Amino acid sequence: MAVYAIGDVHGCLPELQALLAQIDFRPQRDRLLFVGDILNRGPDSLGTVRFVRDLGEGAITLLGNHEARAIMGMSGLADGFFQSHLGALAQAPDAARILSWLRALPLMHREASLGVTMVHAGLYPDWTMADAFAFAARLSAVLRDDAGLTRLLAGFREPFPEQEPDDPDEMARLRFALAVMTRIRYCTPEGRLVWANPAGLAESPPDWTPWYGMRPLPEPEVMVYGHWAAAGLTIGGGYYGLDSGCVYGGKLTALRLDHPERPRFQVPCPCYVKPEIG
Ligand SMILES: [Mn+2]
Repeated sequence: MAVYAIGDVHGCLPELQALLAQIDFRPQRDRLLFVGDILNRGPDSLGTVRFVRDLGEGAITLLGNHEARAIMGMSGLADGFFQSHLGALAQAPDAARILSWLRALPLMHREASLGVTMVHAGLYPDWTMADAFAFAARLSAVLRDDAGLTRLLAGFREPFPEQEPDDPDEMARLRFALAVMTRIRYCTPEGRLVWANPAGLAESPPDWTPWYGMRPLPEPEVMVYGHWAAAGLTIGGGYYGLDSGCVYGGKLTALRLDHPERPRFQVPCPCYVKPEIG
């Protein structure tokens, strides 16, 4: 048995299948942990969602910002926000089943025997791990509930707060947690989150800190995340950033978690889209 974390697929289904062939993935034997953003931007969101969904219990997929976007669009909560790449999802004969599947995706995953925690983008500097899992569990409950989903996502849009809101409305706190877990990148020296997406680490102000720089991990804990394509494959301090920009002509990455050296496997990808905000 092998356990692999897989970076942001973004609808690049042939590349995902090539990567799984490279690692000789066997659904009856191995497990896959997707960091989220399996859909949008790339050419085959519908095929990728069906492929990953049909892996059943052999795969766990985290909710990324693009899954959140798809849920909003398919639930009628994203006027003028719904991207054309996702239209195929809404028009599919199994659209209702896909939406249910997306709403059930977890925000975080813990692989306790391996000391591995996963989240799509990252965690707020002030949160303990218990805080983060409590937010993740509450968000999952709300996303599965029709009234909760509407209350949560109807108001989910930028600008997001730069610091955790001290708001009596639980939905405001949950929206912030959802934004953090699916979109966080940088913090300023004053502890404010930067929601803009600079082109790359080299072009950001030198005093900005990536979120993981604010959260030293006790050894031998490991955190795996995705989302930050501009940073590319980023490894250090127990953190593994796996978005190696497949949809931008980079690579799709698998990280074997149950091996002491945590070997990486990659396939090159054609450039489907230009980098852009978001
Ligand atoms: Mn993302």
